[in-house]
Amino acid sequence: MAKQKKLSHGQSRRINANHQKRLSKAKRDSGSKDVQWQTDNLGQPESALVISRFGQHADIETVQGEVLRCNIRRTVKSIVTGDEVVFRRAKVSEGDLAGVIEAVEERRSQLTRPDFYDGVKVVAANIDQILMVSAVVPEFTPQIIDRYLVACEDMGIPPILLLNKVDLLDEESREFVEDVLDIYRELDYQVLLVSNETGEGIDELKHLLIDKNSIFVGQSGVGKSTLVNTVLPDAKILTQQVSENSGLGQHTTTVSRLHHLPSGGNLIDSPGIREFGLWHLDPERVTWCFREFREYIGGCKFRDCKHLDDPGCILREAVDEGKISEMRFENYHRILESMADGRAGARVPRV
Ligand SMILES: Nc1nc2c(ncn2[C@@H]2O[C@H](COP(=O)(O)OP(=O)(O)OP(=O)(O)O)[C@@H](O)[C@H]2O)c(=O)[nH]1
Ligand SMILES: [Mg+2]
Ligand SMILES: [Zn+2]
Repeated sequence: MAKQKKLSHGQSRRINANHQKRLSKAKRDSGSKDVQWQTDNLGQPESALVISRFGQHADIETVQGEVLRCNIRRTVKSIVTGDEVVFRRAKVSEGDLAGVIEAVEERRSQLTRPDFYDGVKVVAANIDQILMVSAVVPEFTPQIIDRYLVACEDMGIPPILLLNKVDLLDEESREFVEDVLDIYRELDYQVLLVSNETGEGIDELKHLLIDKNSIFVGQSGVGKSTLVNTVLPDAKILTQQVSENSGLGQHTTTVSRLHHLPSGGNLIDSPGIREFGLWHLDPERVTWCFREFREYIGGCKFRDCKHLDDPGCILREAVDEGKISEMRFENYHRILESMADGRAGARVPRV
């Protein structure tokens, strides 16, 4: 389980205030949509898988393979894509609602990220591996990769680094990118270069997905949905042109959605996020989340070593001796700095 830092007074106050605002908005909005199911209109409890969640509704897939839209009992706290649920089918449906979800099975794993409204928010459930998609356009950014890796290490879900759009690399930039990716390969992270244009890496990608529950995460416009369409041509998900001005995508995908793979397993496409906020972690946890730092933890001369210019810092020594990558060490300090001045939280997007 993720070790979570207590929120500061200010953070809790902000979260509570935002939460109250959202609750009252939800109450206003739901007035007309609130369905009061009559017990004699509901069948026996059945199992289903959540394909997608929208507000108080969710699309679920039954054991028979039908996809039904249901509403969610207010007693059910959290439902996300990938959840296994118990629902009851209505004999007479209410508009497009075919039944009601009454309970959620215990999750094997959950993908979470901090959110200014809800504290730590669950994004998807029962995930075996996170495919962190980044792209060489608008730029190749190991800083963001390291932030994602910290989040994955904290959640205890294995990550795979997917670098997309490699068709756009010339020989020189490809060499640079490969050198940087070697740092991650040496740390035993799985790395794959892919392109929807040339098909490079797609067979390997398909192989990695077999019989697993996988999710694509990454910034908007890196090509997550395009990759789903390449792996699963029948999915026909909407994708968008990268904006000519900023080079950034435009948040084409708005809700997470689960797709079945013909080879077995499921693939979830998720909306783009700028980065995973890390402000819910304490600095010691961030240090632990850099996996190559772990063996050195506790070895510095001073217990409260900041691993900067502190005398007797064995992390710094390991960097000087080439045992830890300088780039990773710099990114580690950037993360800590952004947490100290509040930027780590301020950059949590409200997708
Ligand atoms: N050159 C090149 N362009 C690609 C590749 N993959 C995707 N694109 C383009 O990148 C743009 C964004 O792709 P999307 O799949 O919509 O990106 P996304 O990550 O799903 O974005 P959000 O849904 O907003 O999070 C589209 O114009 C794609 O055509 C690739 O391998 N090479
Ligand atoms: Mg998308
Ligand atoms: Zn130190």
